[in-house]
Amino acid sequence: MTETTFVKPLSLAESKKKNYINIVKTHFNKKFGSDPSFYVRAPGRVNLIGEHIDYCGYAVFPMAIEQDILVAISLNGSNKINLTNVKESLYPDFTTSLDVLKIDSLNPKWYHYYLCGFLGMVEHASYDYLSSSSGLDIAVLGTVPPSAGLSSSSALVCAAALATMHAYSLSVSKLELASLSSKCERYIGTEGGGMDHAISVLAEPGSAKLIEFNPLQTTNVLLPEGAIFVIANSCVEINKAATSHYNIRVVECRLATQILAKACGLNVTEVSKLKDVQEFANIPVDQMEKKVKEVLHENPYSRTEVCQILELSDSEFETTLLSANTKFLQEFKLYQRALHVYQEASRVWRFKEICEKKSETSLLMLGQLMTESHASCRDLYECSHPDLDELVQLCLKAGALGSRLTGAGWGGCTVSLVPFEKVDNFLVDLKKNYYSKHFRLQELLDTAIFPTKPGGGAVIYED
Ligand code: A2G
Repeated sequence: MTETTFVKPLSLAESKKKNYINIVKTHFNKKFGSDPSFYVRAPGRVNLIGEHIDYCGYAVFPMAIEQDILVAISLNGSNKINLTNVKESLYPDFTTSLDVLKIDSLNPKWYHYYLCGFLGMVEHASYDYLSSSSGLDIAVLGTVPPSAGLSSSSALVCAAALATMHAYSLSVSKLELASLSSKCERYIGTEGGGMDHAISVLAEPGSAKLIEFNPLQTTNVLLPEGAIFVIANSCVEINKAATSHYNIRVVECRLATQILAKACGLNVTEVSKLKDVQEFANIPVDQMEKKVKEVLHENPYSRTEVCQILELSDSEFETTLLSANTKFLQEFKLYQRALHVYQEASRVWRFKEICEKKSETSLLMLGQLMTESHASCRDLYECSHPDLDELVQLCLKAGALGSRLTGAGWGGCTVSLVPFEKVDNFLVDLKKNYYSKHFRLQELLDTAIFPTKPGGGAVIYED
């Protein structure tokens, strides 16, 4: 049974978590001269399969990891939010008055993600925080590797939203928290999907989750025995919000949606995602490949051509279909992006079925789907990076049954399915073949590769 409450007694936290809680408590005390009222944790995630399809409406298959964001918090009776981070040399302190809260999407800093969660919660609950006359003192400790595709920023947004809810005695269900956190992270400027927040809030220990959208619903799926998922960081840092890569893909999917919808004779105003086209046209997802090949051409579309097909002027095109950081775009690869989305969506369902059926070849088949997914991200969606491609190849050579980039891509981590008996050699090989070649990465080794198992979702700890 899914638990509906977030609150757990602090005494029930595992001992490793208690150590981290003590660290954040000591930091809070040093900065604010008192103990926090309560703590919140929200985990990062690894996506096992289903990349760049959540914002197209399709189901994804992530699990929560042990690494998380911990927040210690108290009302402070002032009209200020005071934010401090245990790693203060990397993430400097920040203070703002409640009446001038601003999220800078042009130059996002760590605390802007916190403010996204704060604002998202109070707006969702229609809570007048200005007349509550109490600001907040907040200390943050993150153990999710940053800019690594493991969703450290969404974990911070979820933790902030949950901490705000509890501090102001608001009441929001788990599903609502997941949805509102995903909406409010968009204040930062990326037009993300809902996967990261859904798993951070709704994860349950021991299971990966199939996450479906519109409406948001999740299904626990037990992973087959005999192998483990190992995360390896390419150490190429990515910051989605600081580049337009991510939003460009969102725009390309939006344009492909409109052109496919028009070709299928659908009402384009009712169709906003690639999944809508498939559903309204009543075509099984595994047959959408044929439709894409029939309607779209492989050469990139020029902006003029898209405007002509959609019967829009350039300025209508810009205001209705482009986002703030993609207005400069002139060319769009629609065929490749749509093909990736429909094929990846099918792979997710096959992955789930294989996990549930459990046969002697399950692990091999899961591995194969993961490697196919990586090839599609590399070749069709073009969201990989040469170092990630090299790392995937080395993971396969070191004994993984399958390996792929995880998260948005353009850097960050790979996830590999490794048989239990090969894990030790796998780690040794990777250290030798990837990490020792990149001398600068030696210092990161301890946190760069780690086996992982499905962890639990967001929690409030109280004494
Ligand atoms: O890339 C990021 O993690 C997105 N998250 C997530 O929604 C998904 O699209 C993923 C690629 O599969 C955010 O934008 C917060």
